[in-house]
Amino acid sequence: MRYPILELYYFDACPYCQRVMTVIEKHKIKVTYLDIYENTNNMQKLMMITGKKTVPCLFIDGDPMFESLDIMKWLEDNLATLEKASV
Ligand SMILES: N[C@@H](CCC(=O)N[C@@H](CS)C(=O)NCC(=O)O)C(=O)O
Repeated sequence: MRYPILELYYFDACPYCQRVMTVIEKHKIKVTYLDIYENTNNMQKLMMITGKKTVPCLFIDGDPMFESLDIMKWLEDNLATLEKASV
């Protein structure tokens, strides 16, 4: 079985991002964080692929998911199939 690759486009001051990150950290899910202001290449990539710069955006095996509540629900619903971060 292969774990899905998870990448979260975000920025720190975004409250919607923060609530998604709370779920990620609570369950110690392995996610690559891509800050769109710290590295503008990340913002460019997000805009190029999705046509917008709204965050949070979780890429699941390359497919973008928007809406923090949908992302949180997806993470909780799929916990058993997600890779855990090594501490
Ligand atoms: N309903 C969305 C709201 C997301 C949202 O408004 N994000 C803001 C940052 S806090 C944003 O990216 N705004 C810029 C844009 O949409 O272009 C959610 O819950 O994820």
